[in-house]
Order: sequence, then structure tokens, then C-alpha cells
Amino acid sequence: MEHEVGAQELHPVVIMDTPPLLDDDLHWYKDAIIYELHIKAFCDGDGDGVGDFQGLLQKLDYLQDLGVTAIWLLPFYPSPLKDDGYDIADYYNINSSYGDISQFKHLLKEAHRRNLKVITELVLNHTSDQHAWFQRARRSPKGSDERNFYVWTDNPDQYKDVRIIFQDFEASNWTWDPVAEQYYWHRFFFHQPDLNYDNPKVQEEVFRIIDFWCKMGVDGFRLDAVPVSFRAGGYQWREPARNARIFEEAAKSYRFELPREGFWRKPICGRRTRRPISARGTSVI
Ligand SMILES: [Ca+2]
Repeated sequence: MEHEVGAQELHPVVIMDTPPLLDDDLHWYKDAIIYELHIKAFCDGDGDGVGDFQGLLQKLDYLQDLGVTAIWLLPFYPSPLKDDGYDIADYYNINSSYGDISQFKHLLKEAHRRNLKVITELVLNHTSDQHAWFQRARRSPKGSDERNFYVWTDNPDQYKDVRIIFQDFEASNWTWDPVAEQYYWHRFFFHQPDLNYDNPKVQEEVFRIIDFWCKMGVDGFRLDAVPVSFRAGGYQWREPARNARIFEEAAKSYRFELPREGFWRKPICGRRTRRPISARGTSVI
């Protein structure tokens, strides 16, 4: 407004001889124009009726012309697709209907060539029950590290005050597994067992997954369901900041920015350090 411009003129701008507060490499997401898309529904490059990375590649110029500065890809991993890909069966691969890792790398290269960032959706609260970790867990001895990749109990009244999110589908946050002969914990569908973040081996695996995609060149992540992931938070949604402490520490390690407000709806963005801190070298989670 004009009167504000006038007021500013009375106070000359002082050029501070200090580094800028905002680091473009870290804070680029703050004014990014983000285009969220599901690979399968965006563009079908090979004509088989399902969208794919080949199709998205063909549309990069179009997205750039729109003024988009970042693409946010919903889950594209191998999955039984019982929850639209939020039930991940393998964190290190691409659903073969959409393409393969080499096509994904090509997409990153072509996106970056157009100054487009690439944010990927990571679902780390739970896996598909088809994930190898769960299949191993249910067959491993009770109390073993392998069993404890997930949260188990003999008493389904445990944490009974925790709200059931999908009340239309689930009667409890616990489901009986006849193979394990225990109940396993899930905040969402029964086929999405929650990972146990109290197990250091789970923490290592999560860092390994983040490392894998960072090294490939992914610019940021949107982390799904972070607030309900931690026993320290009672597996409740009510204390998202407390529940997300692990990811705050991860964000420091990887030089990511973790948006404070509403972070579970926003991507964690930034870039990895030149020398990433390995999962083994940290004790942050
Ligand atoms: Ca296709």
C-alpha cells in the first residue's frame, strides 16, 4: 500500500553484512509452486491404460510452462494397492505398471534440467502386510528383533483409548495374526501394520530408505502419518510435534527443513548434506 511505501522511505534499508536467513537450497519449498500428481492417473505414455513415468516425462515441458517449480509424486512403489499405494510392499523399487528405477532416474534428470524439484511421498508409519518385513516378523519368535519390526500384543485392550481412524472398516487398532499368534497394531487398515519405531533396527531401515532416494537425487519428501508413529506420543495424533521429534532430528542430519505447522500435510524439503550422516552414526531416533 502506498502509505507503507512512504513509511519505508523514511527508514533507509541497511544492508547487513551477514549471511541471508533463508538458504535457497534448504528453503526452496517455501515459495515453490507444487503440482501434486498420481503417476497412474496423470499421463499414459505406453497406451496400456495406466499412467506411467514415460507419460510424465512427456509432460515436463507442459508443467514447466504452467509455472510449476516442484512435482509431488504420490506413492509409486510396488504395492498390493489396497490403499492406493499407501500400502508399500517394497521401498526400493517402482510399481512395474508405472515404470522402473532407470525411468525414475531419467525423470529426475529431466526435471532438474528444467529447474523442477521432485518431492516424493514416503509412507513410513506402516507397510503393506505383504512387505517382507511383516512376513518375516509374523514367523519370527515372539520378542525377537525381527518380530518387533512391528507392534504386537497379547492384550488387545492395550492403548484402547486411541481413536480408530477408519471406523467404517476397522473395529479395533489391533488385528489377530494366526501365524504370529499375537495381535498387531495398525492405525489405518488391518492390512497396513504399523512399524515399531522403538526398535533401533527399524530406525536403521528408515534411514537407509531415506538415504537411497536422497542419493538418487530426490529433493524432498512428504511423510505420511508421522504424528501417529510413536509410542512416546501414545500413538495419538494429538501431539504431532512430539511425535515428529525423530524426523526433526533426521531433518537436521539430512539438512532438510521440517515445516513446523501442519507438517504432516507438507513436504519435508531441502537437500542432503554433502556428507550424509549415516543411520548408524546417529542416535537420534
Ligand atoms: Ca501406461
